[in-house]
Amino acid sequence: MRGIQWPAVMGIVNVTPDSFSDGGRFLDSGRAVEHGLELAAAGAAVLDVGGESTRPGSQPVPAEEQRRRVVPVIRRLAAEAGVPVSVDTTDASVAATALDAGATVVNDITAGRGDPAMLALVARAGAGYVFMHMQGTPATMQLEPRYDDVVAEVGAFLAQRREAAVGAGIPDDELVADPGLGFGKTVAHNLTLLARLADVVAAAGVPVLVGPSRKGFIGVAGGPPGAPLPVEEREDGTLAAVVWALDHGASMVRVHDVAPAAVAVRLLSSVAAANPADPDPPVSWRPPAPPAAP
Ligand code: HH2
Repeated sequence: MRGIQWPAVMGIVNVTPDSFSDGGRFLDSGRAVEHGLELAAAGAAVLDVGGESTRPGSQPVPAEEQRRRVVPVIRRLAAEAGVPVSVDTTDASVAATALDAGATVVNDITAGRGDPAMLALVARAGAGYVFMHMQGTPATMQLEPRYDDVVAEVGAFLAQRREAAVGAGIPDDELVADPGLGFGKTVAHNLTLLARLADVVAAAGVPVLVGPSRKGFIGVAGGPPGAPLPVEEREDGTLAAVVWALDHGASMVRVHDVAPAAVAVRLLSSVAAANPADPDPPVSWRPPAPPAAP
């Protein structure tokens, strides 16, 4: 993903009636734009605009409806927000329209397995590409997730999808890999992926994005035993997961509430800068990507 200063915060703009934590709040395109501008002002380096909820049990939203929701929002944010805009979709036709409207990144939770046209489209457009691990589909993924070794399997999947993306013509410096917290994973799987995030980062070979924001495992692991926190009380736990992820090699975090994550990025960067000789700094330092060719 060129032109991004790592580590970075991706702000979530859900133009949906049914997202698990903010469904319906930004379905109106004017409110979605306003929200995106607020997230950019709060420190988002990328705005991720989606028109389809992928919460557990959700059904796909037709491409035409996704386009109707996201395109006006992307057009205005691309013109006004001053940061890159990403489209959160698995459908290449939606991605193509979004790229025409000014998006420069595609966030694909199927890592190119959902639509055979996706990788070639992203390559042709010269766009950034976030590719994510998911076991199953949103409709079924939380029914019975199973792994022999979740870290090894997710790492191997990301390495394999990186190869597929590069093979399709997307250069490494446009790629961001994502272990897909909450996508076909139990609470224990999510916690193991965070605990061993450094191994996932090493296997992926490209910058890694982590998306813990307000997810169920935050409520379970962050709440008192037997009393999971409801979704509206998961911001503190989200921030704890963000700090952990940044300290263990994540280059980007995807969150609903950008301001605290931006504070974490700045604070951890300052801590790292205070000890330049530290061989294991508390943020993953990757040099800023070179500017895109004219
Ligand atoms: N999580 C969600 C959606 N898209 N994309 C990536 N790359 N990584 C994630 O962890 C991720 C994602 C789910 O969060 P949200 O968009 O708030 O919910 P919903 O799918 O219900 O709209």
